[in-house]
Parts: sequence; structure tokens; C-alpha cells
Amino acid sequence: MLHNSALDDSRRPPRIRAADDNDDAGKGGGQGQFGIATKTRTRPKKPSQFKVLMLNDDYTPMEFVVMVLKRVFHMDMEQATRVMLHVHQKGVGVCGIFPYEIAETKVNQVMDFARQNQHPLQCTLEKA
Ligand code: TYC
Repeated sequence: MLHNSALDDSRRPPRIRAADDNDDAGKGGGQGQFGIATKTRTRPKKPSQFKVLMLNDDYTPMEFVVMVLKRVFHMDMEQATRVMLHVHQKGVGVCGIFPYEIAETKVNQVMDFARQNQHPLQCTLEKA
């Protein structure tokens, strides 16, 4: 795709303006020269993303892991089975990538569900 960088500012640093840029120096206010140096973002930062990781263990039944992946991560049977087998074989696997609060909620749901069923299944998050 052609990229017209004259129209696209997505790759530019955010426009930052100082709160004391008001050109009021010399009007007798004094704030222009000595105002508090705060900076305001015009565009909010993208929220950072977190991977939710599932860990292997020797005791949690495969069917339970598949059920958790379907329930918490909305995977279908095929996807859930693929992720479960990947974790079983490699020791760890990614269930999904989410903003921090959603990732944390999903980790808690998996851990609560495992505990209620007395399985040692572990789930954690990591910055993407
Ligand atoms: N290794 C487990 C077993 O053989 C299955 C398992 C898969 C457990 C993935 C945890 O995250 C897991 N029963």
C-alpha cells in the first residue's frame, strides 16, 4: 500500500505542548517565565498489552485444560486442543494477548477455576 507520510502522523512523536507556552511574558503576569513546567499529551498512549501464559503440569487432566481454554478464552474445540497440546509438549503456551486488566482477570478466572476443582494448573501474564 502507498504510504503518504504527508497525511499520516502515526509515526511522528506525539505533539507535546508546555503549559507555560502561553506567550504571556511581558503582560505583567509573570506566569510566562516562571509557570510550572507541566506537559500535556494530546494523544493518549496506547495501553500496553500482556500475554496470558498457561503452564504445563503433570496432574491437570487434558480435558480440564481444554474446557478452561474454551470457557475463559472463547476458543473452539480445535483451537483449545491445539493450545493445550502445545503447552503439554513445550511447557508453556500463549492463550491470548490483552490489555493489562483483561489479562489479569483471565488469569484469576483460570486460577480460581483450577483451585475449585483441585487441579494445580497455573496461569500467568507477561508484558507482550
Ligand atoms: N500435562 C498434563 C497431562 O498430561 C496436561 C496439561 C496440559 C496440563 C496443559 C496443564 O497447561 C496444561 N495430564
